[in-house]
Amino acid sequence: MKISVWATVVVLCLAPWCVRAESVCPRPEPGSMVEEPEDLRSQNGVLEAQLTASNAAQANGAIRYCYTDAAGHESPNLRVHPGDLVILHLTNALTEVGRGSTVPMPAHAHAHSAANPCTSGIMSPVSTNLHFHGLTIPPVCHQDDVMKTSVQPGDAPFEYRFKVPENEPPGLYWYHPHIHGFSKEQLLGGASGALIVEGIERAKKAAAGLPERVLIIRDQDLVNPNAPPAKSEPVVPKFMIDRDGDAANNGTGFGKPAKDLSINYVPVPYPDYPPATIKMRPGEKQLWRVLNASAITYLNLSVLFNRSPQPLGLVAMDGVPMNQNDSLKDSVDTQTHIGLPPGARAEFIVTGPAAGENALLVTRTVDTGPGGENDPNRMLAKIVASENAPETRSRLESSPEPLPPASEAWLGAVLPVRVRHLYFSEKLIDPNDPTSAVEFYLTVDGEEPRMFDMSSDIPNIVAQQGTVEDWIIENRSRELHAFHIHQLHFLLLDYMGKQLNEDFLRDTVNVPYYDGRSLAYPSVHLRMDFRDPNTVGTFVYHCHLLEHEDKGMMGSIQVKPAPAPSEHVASSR
Ligand SMILES: [Cu+2]
Repeated sequence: MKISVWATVVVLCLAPWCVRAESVCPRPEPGSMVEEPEDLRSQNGVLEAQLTASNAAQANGAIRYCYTDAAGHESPNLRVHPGDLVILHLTNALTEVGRGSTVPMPAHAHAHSAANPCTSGIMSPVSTNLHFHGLTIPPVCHQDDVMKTSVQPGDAPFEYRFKVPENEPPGLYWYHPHIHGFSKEQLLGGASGALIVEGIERAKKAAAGLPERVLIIRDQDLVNPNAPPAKSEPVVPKFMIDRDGDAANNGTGFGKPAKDLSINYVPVPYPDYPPATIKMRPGEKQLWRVLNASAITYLNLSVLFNRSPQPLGLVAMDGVPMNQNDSLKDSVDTQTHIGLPPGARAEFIVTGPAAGENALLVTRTVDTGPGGENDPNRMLAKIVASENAPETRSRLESSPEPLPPASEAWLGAVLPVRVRHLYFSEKLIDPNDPTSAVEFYLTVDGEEPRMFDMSSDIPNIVAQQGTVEDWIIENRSRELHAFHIHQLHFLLLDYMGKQLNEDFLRDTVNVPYYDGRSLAYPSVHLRMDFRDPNTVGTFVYHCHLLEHEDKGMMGSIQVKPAPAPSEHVASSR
């Protein structure tokens, strides 16, 4: 098996970019042990690091992307405390490799160091930048702006410098590039990493003292796109391939996935899904911090012992500890499966299997709708219990000081100043040709649906800092979308008409697809929090299926500063 793979590499890999591929962004073999990313920890309140964004084409034409730190570690964990200063020096070492040929570059992409990275807004396949998903930091250049900030190959290292807010909830956040039109390619290739705000055990006693493990699940183009399904799979209807060349949802839970998955870069390729390996001590409790860094794949995670789903003690979603709003702060929310749209995170306590027990981390199928991609059932990793399992890289503090109570009122208890209605929709360019291209929209109800234009200076929404708004977001299309907004978390009040009033916050939420029959479109009702002064500025909200975002499913919001107290007095007279 290995010999034939290498033979293919030799035959197809005579070009210089392919030789480079062997050394740039190297990846483990399928079935490998799941290694944790290296930890880069803040010291004396500062985390300073170099990150180089690199890429290289592989034999099958797919392009790998990764970040490497000064020591050559791939996509390290950035570990910070609330209040820390983060300084990152981002070097763009991306090259113009394409799928077997050179990607034609837009003329402006060659401008290189001539362009000001803060203002150029160049969005090309070799441009890059960083978004710090989930952090409430200012949307300005050198912090968390993705609308104009763009670093080109050949530019001097670009400095990111921001303060982690003192009140940032402790948990799992992440960093990834956000170049409009090219985000999908860079994420599919592997450009993503974890950012951990330390102190989750201060919010959740149950996590105190536990070994912790960061698991990053990414998707990538199929390694074996032409393989027939494994013999163990039930027969399913003939595969459909959508306009993007991905396997469409066949509704069975089986069949060819739209994308392969990897876990900490260990690929788990279709059709046999050879699982990666996680070693734990028998019966050991660990906190797993799982990030869905996929470009388009939904996850529905479960841990199975002898095929039976195990309780997972959910501690946090999207970086925010559960039970923010009640006296159950120390309780753990037990689930047997956890849904994660692209971009979302879950942190949960797992109890290891007994020695010799058959244990698996799997993702169960997600019905993405008739227009969605196929996300079938598949294995991710086998969990092997062994007394000599290696220690995890990190362990949570065993006697933490509890977090101080929140300084602001619970979001669910604040009255919104207004309700806005937005909706996801899609349009075939030629309504008579189902194979024609699709435009993707995220529209404020009443406006004309338009693909997002990053160069426009007119925001789609204007809000005011210090306020709270309710947004009702409908899905008028036949596939799932994942709503995400930069700079803030929101409260999910209502999901498809069902009142939830969750007691935690999210920054990414699934919006169910329209079935084509119901009188009303499915919707989510969110309470958006613009109280933090760090939300002042212009930033984006979008679908986190990056294929959709790249093709226009995005909008911009300007949050204006709260009026100064004197203006307040004047206007109230
Ligand atoms: Cu979408």
